[in-house]
Amino acid sequence: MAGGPAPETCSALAGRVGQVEVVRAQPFVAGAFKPEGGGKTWGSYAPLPVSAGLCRVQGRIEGSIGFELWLPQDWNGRLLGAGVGGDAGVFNYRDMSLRIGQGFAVVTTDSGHKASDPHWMRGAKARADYEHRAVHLATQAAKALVRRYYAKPVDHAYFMGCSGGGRQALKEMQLYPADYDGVVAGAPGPYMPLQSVRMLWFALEQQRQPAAMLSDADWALYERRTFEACDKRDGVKDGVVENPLTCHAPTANLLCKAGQLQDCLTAPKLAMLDRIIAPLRDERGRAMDKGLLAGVRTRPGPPSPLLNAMWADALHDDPDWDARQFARSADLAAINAKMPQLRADSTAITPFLKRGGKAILYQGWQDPSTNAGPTIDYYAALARAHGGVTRLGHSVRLFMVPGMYHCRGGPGADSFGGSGHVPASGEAQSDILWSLIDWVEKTRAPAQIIATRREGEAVAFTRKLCPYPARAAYDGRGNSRWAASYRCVTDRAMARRLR
Ligand SMILES: [Ca+2]
Repeated sequence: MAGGPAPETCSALAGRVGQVEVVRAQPFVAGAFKPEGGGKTWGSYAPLPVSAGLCRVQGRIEGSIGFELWLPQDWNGRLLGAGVGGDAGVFNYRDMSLRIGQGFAVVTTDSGHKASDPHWMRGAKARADYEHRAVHLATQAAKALVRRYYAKPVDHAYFMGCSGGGRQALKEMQLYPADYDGVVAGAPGPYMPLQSVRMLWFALEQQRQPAAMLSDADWALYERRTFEACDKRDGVKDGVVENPLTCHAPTANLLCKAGQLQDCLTAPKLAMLDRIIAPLRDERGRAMDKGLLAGVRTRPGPPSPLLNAMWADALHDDPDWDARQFARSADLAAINAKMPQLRADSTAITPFLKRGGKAILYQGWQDPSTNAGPTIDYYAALARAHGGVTRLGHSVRLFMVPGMYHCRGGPGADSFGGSGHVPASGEAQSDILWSLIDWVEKTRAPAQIIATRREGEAVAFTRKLCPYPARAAYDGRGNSRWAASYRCVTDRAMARRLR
């Protein structure tokens, strides 16, 4: 096609188009990348060394939504959106630096505020941008800039994130089905308001009863004993429970015997543990959720800053809000009214499916922050709304990760190309992003994904991750360390939870 637009130079991208202002656009030569603000600002999103030359675009939208776009010299024709978790306010330099060498143009947004502003949730625009607007607007801006820089449009666009970044992936699928051809949603917390009520409630309960306050060591004891009871049931004693749904280890034997001071819980602590892992009850005793799966730890100590901000700043607009006024059901209703798009549990994804969109969800069974149960329940709701799990599986799959905590970590095999996983193999069989790309571009649905457990540089073991409701089953013959000795089989208890 003759007469098309010519590619623009990197620096020519600077300037303003509508509400999108490119503040700076500069070439960056491969090597160590040191963003403004230093490592502390970026935490787990801090960059790794960059292996490709790129054009670095720094911009803002509507004056307040920060975004950054990296345009590699050797572009693979794809755009990757890199999500940010927690209460955002930073850029996901980790996934950008991991994926730029694979040829993606990568975009990330702070979701409309800076981490340095602790009370950003008081602003209605900042809240809406955080809930859903910022990622969408940054995606649109990125697509337009890609088109100018390379003089051709994006071939395919993908989004990947974990935790709040996984929730961003779900929001894109639900609200903006044309933005991405495929999304990877890790530990997405689809019912974040309810999850937040649960976490705030048990943190406050423990503050009210200091003698029943559970420490990290108490939770570790509970986890260890539960795993000891259930570990071998999947045929392999490896410290990992393949399917916690079938693990029912009584907590009563954690109670300290007379004179016992270690490796046990006092009666008040045991009662607190039992309350926390049971379904959350509202003020009239009705269950608000299904409780925690066996062996799942929770965050010890006082409520996290994000929880406090949600209530003090977003809901009550009062930084001195007294948490003793917290009421489970009333405050859940109130936060859902105040931040209606914070939840990401809509099953109305037909526009995304009709476009041929694909989604992969992944979730650590042992996640203490965004618990596994709600992610399974959302997947079950999607299956019910879209003709059952087999039919849904043509477009959306959920991979549960045994023994994984929040996005990574824990006793299981926790490295499979998810958000922040280092290294990212770039091969569909062991890199969840590339398995999504194969699904979208080559119609090869992911039947399994190999996850690796690393101890330092060494590979300790590998495992197969399987599409829900399947789990990995040991064949009883091969070396139990390696994924080749496992196959994916449908698990009846997991299938039951879909109903
Ligand atoms: Ca096991």
